[in-house]
Amino acid sequence: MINRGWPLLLFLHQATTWARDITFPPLAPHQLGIYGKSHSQQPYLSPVTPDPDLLLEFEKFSGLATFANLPWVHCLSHDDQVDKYDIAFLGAPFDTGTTGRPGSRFGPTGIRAGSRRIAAPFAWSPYTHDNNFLKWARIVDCGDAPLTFLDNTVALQQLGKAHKVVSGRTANATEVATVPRIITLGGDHTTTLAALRSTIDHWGPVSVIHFDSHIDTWDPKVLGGGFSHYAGVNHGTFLHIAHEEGLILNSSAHAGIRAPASNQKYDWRNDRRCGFEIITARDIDKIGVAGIISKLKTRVGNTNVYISVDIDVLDPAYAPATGTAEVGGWTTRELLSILDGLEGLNVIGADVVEVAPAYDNAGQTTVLAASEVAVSLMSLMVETPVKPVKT
Ligand SMILES: [Mn+2]
Repeated sequence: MINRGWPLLLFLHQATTWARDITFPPLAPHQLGIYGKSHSQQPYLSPVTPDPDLLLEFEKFSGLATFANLPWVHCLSHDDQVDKYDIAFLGAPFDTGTTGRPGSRFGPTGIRAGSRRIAAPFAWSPYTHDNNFLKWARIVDCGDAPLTFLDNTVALQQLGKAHKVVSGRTANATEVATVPRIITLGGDHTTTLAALRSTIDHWGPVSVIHFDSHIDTWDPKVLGGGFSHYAGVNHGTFLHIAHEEGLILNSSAHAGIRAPASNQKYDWRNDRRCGFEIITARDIDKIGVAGIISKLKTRVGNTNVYISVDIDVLDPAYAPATGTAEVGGWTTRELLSILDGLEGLNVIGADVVEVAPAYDNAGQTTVLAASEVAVSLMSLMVETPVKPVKT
């Protein structure tokens, strides 16, 4: 007697399996191989051709580009189709809130291109002899949030929703930290507002450590808002708006400031009112890298911290590819030393923004710098797991 149920059951089983196995866009073998079921223990064997004579194993420059060759996860898909993660890179291709040269909508793509030499198996630090890619955290690249490039209001709402979805899932290593943390690859600086509108859900109001040559707390009445409310939400006003919305604490700090204000007193007073202390670019000549680190750590104490790095904090010699470049900035080494020196802070979210690759040089100076900045931000998150205020 033929059991007619079996073929159907087999078909259903296979259909379920196929649905779970669909990966689009197709991943390079190494992207599937590095982080399998137990990611740090996986051998780098190709799942496609396990041929010992001609291995198709991990190679940094093959496959589609993810940040630092991390596995790609479609973080905006349905729960049952998303592998768990603890730290997620999320691109924000948005540049219509910029007041200078546009082009940072290509920032996420550019930073990924700059990160192609970075990969988990070859990421042992010469300074700490540690490898933060291979510790407790499962770190992934979520690709970019789909953002309209024709309406800033809608795009920022889309980005905010993407942040809420990506940070709203249960983390992978729940015994360490329950809420996934996001590192945004920008995108102009307005994108930070969408991130902060999401971080408050889990972490409450946060101190912002804002690396930038500009204060970005401009009152919309001063910058753009004179034209329309719509124009008042831009990459120079987002921190003012974040303050007004109660998203940030009065223990925030700027680092690397050197751009002029639009008036003698109001902008600076307004900046203090928004909760910021200023560390100027030239302060490093007086107090050094250690002094900057100490000031920042003292300022934020043990509050939850969001670190936002506008790549224009670097001198244009080190980061020419940005929208509003200001000369007289820090070197890449100084910035990386300062970031790594912030170890121990409760970093709940971070970004590196204002990378506009069209203005980069043939040596990719800016995107190389932005990639390393992103790795340093990721390392701070791995070094210090943080418990959410709300769940
Ligand atoms: Mn900025």
